[in-house]
Order: sequence, then C-alpha cells, then structure tokens
Amino acid sequence: MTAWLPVIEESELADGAVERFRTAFGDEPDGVWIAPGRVNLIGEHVDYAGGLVLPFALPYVTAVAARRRDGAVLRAASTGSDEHWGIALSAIAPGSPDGWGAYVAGVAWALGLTEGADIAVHSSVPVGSGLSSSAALECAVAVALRDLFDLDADRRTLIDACIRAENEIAGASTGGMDQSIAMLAEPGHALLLDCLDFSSRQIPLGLPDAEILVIDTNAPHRLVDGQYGQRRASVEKACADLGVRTLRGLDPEAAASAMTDPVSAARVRHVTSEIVRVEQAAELLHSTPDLTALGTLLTASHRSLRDDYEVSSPELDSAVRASLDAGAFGARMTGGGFGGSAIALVDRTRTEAVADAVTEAASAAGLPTPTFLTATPSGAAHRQR
Ligand code: GAF
Repeated sequence: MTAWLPVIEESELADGAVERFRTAFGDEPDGVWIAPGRVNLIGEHVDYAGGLVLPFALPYVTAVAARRRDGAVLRAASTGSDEHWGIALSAIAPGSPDGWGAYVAGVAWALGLTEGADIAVHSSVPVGSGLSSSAALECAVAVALRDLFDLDADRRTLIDACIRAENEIAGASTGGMDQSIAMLAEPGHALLLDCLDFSSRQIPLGLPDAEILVIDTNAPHRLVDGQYGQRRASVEKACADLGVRTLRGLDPEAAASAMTDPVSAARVRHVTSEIVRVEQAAELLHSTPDLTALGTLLTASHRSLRDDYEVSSPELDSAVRASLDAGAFGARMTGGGFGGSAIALVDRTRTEAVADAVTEAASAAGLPTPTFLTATPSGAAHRQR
C-alpha cells in the first residue's frame, strides 16, 4: 500500500534524454550531463539569512542531452511535454521565457552564452515536491554548457550563474543552498554550507542503524504566491531594525525580544535558533551520532518552521506527526515548505512501519497519498557520457 518512487539508473535516464533529443531535433547530442535533487537535513530558511545549512544530494537526478548549434538561438525539449521551444539568446530576460524554460535559458544568459545550443531534458526528480528539481535542471545545464563551449568556469562560478538564473530570469528569490549542493555534493556525505561566505565542509553521513525516510506529501509546494519572498523580506527588515548585517550569531531569545511586534519576533527566533540547531547537528555528526539527540533537533526545527516561521502545511504536519507516533527519532519538513516533502530519521528496522503509518494518517485526514523516496547521499553534477 505504501508507494515508493523507484531510483532510475543514470544511464537509463540519460538514454531517455537522448531519445527526446532525437525526436525533438532529429540528430544526436554531443553528450549527456546529470545533476541531482536534494533534501536538507537541517537548516531551513536560513540560507538567505547568512546561516548554516546541511543538505545532501539524492539519487534522483535530471539528465540533459545537449549539442552546440549554429546561430544564437537556444532550443529545449523535455520528456514532460511534446512541444519544444526556442529563444534568441538576446531575448532572454526576466520572465522570458517563463515556466521551466527560464531555468534553462537563465543559465545560458548568466554564463553570457553567445552561441546557440539544443537541449533535451529527462528527470527523475519530482517537480513541485521541494526536492530542488529546478536547481537540478539549472546545474545540469550549467555543466553541459561549460563543457560544450569550453568555458573557463569553476564550480563556484557555475553555482553563481545558476543562482542568478533562478533569481533574475525565473524570478524566484531563493538563497543558493540548492545550487550549491547540486554542484558540490559527495556520495555518502552531507554538505555543511556556510551561507555567509559560501565556504563548505563535507560531513560523512554514516547512520549505521538508522536511515532518512523522504516523504513527498504530493501536495505541491507553493513558493509562487509570494510567501517565500515575504519571509526573505522579513529577515532583511529584522536586520535593518536590529542594525546588524546578519542574524547569524545572535542569541535567539535576546534577538526575538528586541523586535517590536510578535510576528517579527517569531521570524527572528526561527532563523537564529535554526542556525544553532545546525551547529549542534553538525557536531553530533562528527562521531557516530546519538540518534535521539539528532532526532530531537529535527523535530525542534519542524516546530520552529511550523509555529514561528509559518511555512509548514497540514500535509507536512501530518507526515511529521505520524512519523513520530510510529517511533521515528525525529522528523521535519524539508525545503521551502507550503507543501512538498518531509524527512524522518528512523531505525532501519522501522522504515516500512513508519512509511505505512504516514500513508494511513494522510488517508484518514483526506490528504493526498504520499510517496516515499530513497535517501542515499549521492554525488554532484557531472558528465554522464
Ligand atoms: C528553497 C530555496 F530554493 C532555498 O534557497 C532555501 O531557502 C529553501 O527553500 C529553504 O531552506 O529550496
């Protein structure tokens, strides 16, 4: 009864992208590039606040088959649609193109591409599930264009281009965590990313007796209604009110009580306390982690996101509650929120039981049936063939 999303081999996904390339453009691509989706273990809604985050890459990836073409036009096709589209490089601008095309064209724009390319996309990252399908697409395109055009661009430059594509062309004011993990992930590791200067450290994610269950609630996450931007603006306003450059390092209760209204106080309390929780989680992961302590941090993160930051949803709350009731060490929403996905830290022998309990709780509450994903920490964007 519990639905698992199968992991598709990279070579099979690459074959799908090549096949789509042939039907759209009637020719062979020059290569195929792959980039992963992600979950964030802890550190939510703090990347744009100069905080610390701890994401890892999933074995669900986006493949792009690509080829250079004559003329300054970019064309793209996807297995998600029968149509393909094209745009002159000079016409790429905020909102043009829109939809998923903005993530492809935005990267070409941000890298200053002057010659054209054809691109076909095939992905196993669920879209709208808060698992970073847009960054996976941007990063796969970025490594493809770097190789096709022999661009002198290191991974940091590519990350910045992907962030600009998302912020300026797609119009989503996201913070950079997702592009960073898609470009820097190492198998078996989470990435401790310091969003003040974007320095990072690989943290081995060895959980001998436990695993991370990823729960896609199948309630599409809704970052488009302006709520995400409002949260980001509230952090910027709090910094201005407090006369600080960043909320990083502030004592959560002291910073909250310095705010003049309760909503701003709650927002500040979330950001400052979440950064402390990431520090504590990273510390726990230095040695074989105390799973109860790690789980407690995850659940505290969820409560903070639900009550203080108000970015959770009934589907996420149901998944977290049912996981905990079924014996998970801890659980929390992951990603931007307002729908999307949650994670639960579970004893390996309890994974199926927790998944069943989450599914039953959703059914009893009349919520969409969740899907479960495998959370093997995976590698970064790369050329597949
Ligand atoms: C989304 C954004 F893209 C990230 O930058 C981050 O802010 C996240 O939401 C919340 O932690 O995934």
